[in-house]
Amino acid sequence: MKITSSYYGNILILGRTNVGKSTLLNLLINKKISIISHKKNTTNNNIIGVYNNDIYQISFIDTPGNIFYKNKIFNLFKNYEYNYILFILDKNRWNYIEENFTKIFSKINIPIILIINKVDQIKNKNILLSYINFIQKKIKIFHLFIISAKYKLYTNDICSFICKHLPKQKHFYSSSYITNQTDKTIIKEIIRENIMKFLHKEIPYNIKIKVVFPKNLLNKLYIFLLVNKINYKKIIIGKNSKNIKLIKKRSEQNIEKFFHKKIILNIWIKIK
Ligand SMILES: Nc1nc2c(ncn2[C@@H]2O[C@H](COP(=O)(O)OP(=O)(O)OP(=O)(O)O)[C@@H](O)[C@H]2O)c(=O)[nH]1
Ligand SMILES: [Mg+2]
Repeated sequence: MKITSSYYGNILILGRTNVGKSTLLNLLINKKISIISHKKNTTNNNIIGVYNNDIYQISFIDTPGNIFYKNKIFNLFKNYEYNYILFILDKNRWNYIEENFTKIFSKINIPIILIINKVDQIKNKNILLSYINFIQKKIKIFHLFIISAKYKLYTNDICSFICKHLPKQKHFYSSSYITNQTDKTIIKEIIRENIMKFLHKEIPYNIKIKVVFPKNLLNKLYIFLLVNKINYKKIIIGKNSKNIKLIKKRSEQNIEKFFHKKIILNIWIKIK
């Protein structure tokens, strides 16, 4: 009998809000488990997404962009050990936020895989040379990828590169494990993504979502959107119920795609 070795590693995904961390995670594990939005601070929890094949298993940890808020970044290093950090940059953007990340990197001894994302938006690619030169003076880079996560450009080799550099050790999760998100959280996050898509300004940040699974009604879910202003309720509903209908329809479609079963959402808006 042929005995094959197994390889496993934890990879932490870091970068400012909106750089495309969640977009990349979903792409790498080939499943949409982390919501995406053009608005700031979309991800608000650490989300584990697992890449699996027979020999290699990678646990990616997607993080909120506002990780320095309340020093959340330090908790990240309390419970886990990481083999690599995927540090994501938005084109050639660099300011105090990236500086703060480099300060953290100088204190920990974890190899950094640098990802320059959104390359589709860079017209003159020559600017990248001086940018990379600049970054090399700040961070010791283990490897560099220049990609577009949204348009899947130059992203094919990321997982295979990581696999080649994983330590030989047992897989931590079963081969069918995809994420640490519960079904309820995934449903909540899908609704939140659509709320962020169809409602503007501060509204999405002021809605609490509660999901209730009624007993014996397998394909029906009650969703409560809790808001603290009557005005918000009106905006969520929209003219001729346009907004709420869109949120309901798209959320049902996305939930159905994720769980491969038909779901009906019964949405109620309540003033707290
Ligand atoms: N043009 C372009 N847009 C991208 C690319 N990758 C991601 N985006 C867009 O950037 C926005 C932010 O993407 P997210 O994946 O939600 O960013 P994030 O880093 O997870 O943001 P937070 O969760 O707030 O920290 C979305 O509108 C994405 O569609 C890319 O390669 N090119
Ligand atoms: Mg995110």
